[in-house]
Amino acid sequence: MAGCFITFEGGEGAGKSTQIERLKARLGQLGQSVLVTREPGGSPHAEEIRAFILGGHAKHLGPLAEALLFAAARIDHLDKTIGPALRGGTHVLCDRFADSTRAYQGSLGNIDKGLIDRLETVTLRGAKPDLTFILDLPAETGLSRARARQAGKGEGADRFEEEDISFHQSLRQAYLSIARAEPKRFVVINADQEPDEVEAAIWAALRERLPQVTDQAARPPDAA
Ligand code: T5A
Repeated sequence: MAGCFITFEGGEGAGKSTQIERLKARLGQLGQSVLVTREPGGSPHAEEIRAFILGGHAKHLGPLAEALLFAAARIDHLDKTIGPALRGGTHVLCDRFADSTRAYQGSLGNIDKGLIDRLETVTLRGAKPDLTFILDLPAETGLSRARARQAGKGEGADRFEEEDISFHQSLRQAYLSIARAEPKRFVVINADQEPDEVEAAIWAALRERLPQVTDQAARPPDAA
């Protein structure tokens, strides 16, 4: 049986990586095969494109060119990493995917929605996520979390983190609008709470939406 494809979206510092690692651990305890990956990146060539974009080298080309570069990275990521894992029955947890292009380049970069739709169609070739979590919180909170983490590692802001606060506030609204347009695929999670509470909300939604991923948790421990 094919694995499930679950993506995590949201603004900067929303807690996606934190929650993906928690979910991976929880599913691993149930004996589920899980692959964690990220965008941009997730395959050697896509990681090269990641370094180019997040280093700010494509910024002067404009949002459409950046969207095309994200799409090029996504094609390699799907072909080399995500597709083989899903076909082998492994569940894939992906930190950002095509909805990031829709929000950052589409909504914030003012690219026509029809063009983003067509780009998504040719890039994904049917590989839509089964479920997408949007970790929602005030932009100020997410940015301050991201900056605190970077300060701890001695890193600076990347290409998108250095955009002004109004960019990040609009980004939050863009994600909520994207979620409203496709309620069957999206779950909006309040990420402005303790990590344990966010984890519990994600788990509850996963059990409801994709019980085939979590159903071992519903069995009594001695019924393995
Ligand atoms: N992009 C990407 C596009 O523009 N278009 C695209 O198509 C794609 C795919 C990627 C950038 O590229 C853009 C979007 C991004 O700007 P990235 O480095 O991968 O860059 O950045 P992010 O995905 O934003 O990842 P971050 O690491 O910044 O955020 P996370 O993963 O959401 O947050 P996380 O888990 O690392 O947590 C951040 C800090 O907060 C703490 C953590 O311990 C950590 O220190 N934290 C919490 N603190 C308090 N309460 C909680 N509930 C917390 N949860 C985590």
